Amino acid sequence: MEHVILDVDTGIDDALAIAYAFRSSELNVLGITTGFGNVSEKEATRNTLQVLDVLGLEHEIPVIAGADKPLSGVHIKGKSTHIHGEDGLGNCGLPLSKRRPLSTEAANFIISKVKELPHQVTLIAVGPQTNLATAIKKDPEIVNLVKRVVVMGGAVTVPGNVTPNAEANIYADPEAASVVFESGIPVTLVGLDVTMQTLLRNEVVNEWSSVKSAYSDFLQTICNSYIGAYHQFDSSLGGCALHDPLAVGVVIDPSFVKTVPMCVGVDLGKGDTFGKTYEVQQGKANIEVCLDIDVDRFVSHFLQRVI
Ligand SMILES: [Ca+2]
Repeated sequence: MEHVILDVDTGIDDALAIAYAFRSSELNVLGITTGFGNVSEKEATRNTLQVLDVLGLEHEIPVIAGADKPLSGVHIKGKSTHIHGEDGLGNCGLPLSKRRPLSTEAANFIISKVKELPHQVTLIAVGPQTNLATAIKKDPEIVNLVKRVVVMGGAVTVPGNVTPNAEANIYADPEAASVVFESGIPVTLVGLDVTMQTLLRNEVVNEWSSVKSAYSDFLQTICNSYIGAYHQFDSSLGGCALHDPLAVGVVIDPSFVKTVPMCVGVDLGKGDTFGKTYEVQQGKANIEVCLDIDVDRFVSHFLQRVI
């Protein structure tokens, strides 16, 4: 079983990634660290606790609040309510959870778990990388102890989504992404290069209505909201992309994707290409970049596990 920490900014696809992880026996989720991104850090923590409730998990799952702003201290990107709804979960109306986050900070939790289980912890980061970068800055020794980081973020060979050049998780804190990429930790980048191919189709979600449970209702609500948001931008898509679940999928079964080692840089300048992930020609490869995906096999696996 793979020990993982999920680092999330819980919007809709984070919720799907959390469900996928907990319903996959290959993974042992040590805890969930939260931060700003799709929503504020406080909302991400609230949403994460609510998702654990709706998943029906009876045991305690450590949830640890983290960064409320990027390393620079200044928010560049706003919340993504136009994609994820006002509450970040498709305005699903879940009641507040009685679960509570741990009183420690996300970076401290990451450091302590990595030291407790050296070379065994995989971090699945599906929001801005601020918590991980903060952990690295606080205790640089961990770079030799983390097994691997799988980042949902970036767009190395394709256009961005928040700007023509930049993907949302990287754009929200490019400095943090740069710290992680240059840390020496083995990084796998699950970017828009592959995630935009992983469509969850409208007709598949409609089939779920035959299943009657609070969990199934929740999935339908958030996915219909997410598909609706995608439709606003591109009515030809007929579905929504499974960005964050693919990062979980790559840990469960690396053969879903093909990766290419590359030297990837992050544009920290203040121009139009701010937050862009790009291949540094003739640089030493620091990242395994996912460039190809077996879409049907991944989406089927995700659906079998989550529904
Ligand atoms: Ca996310």
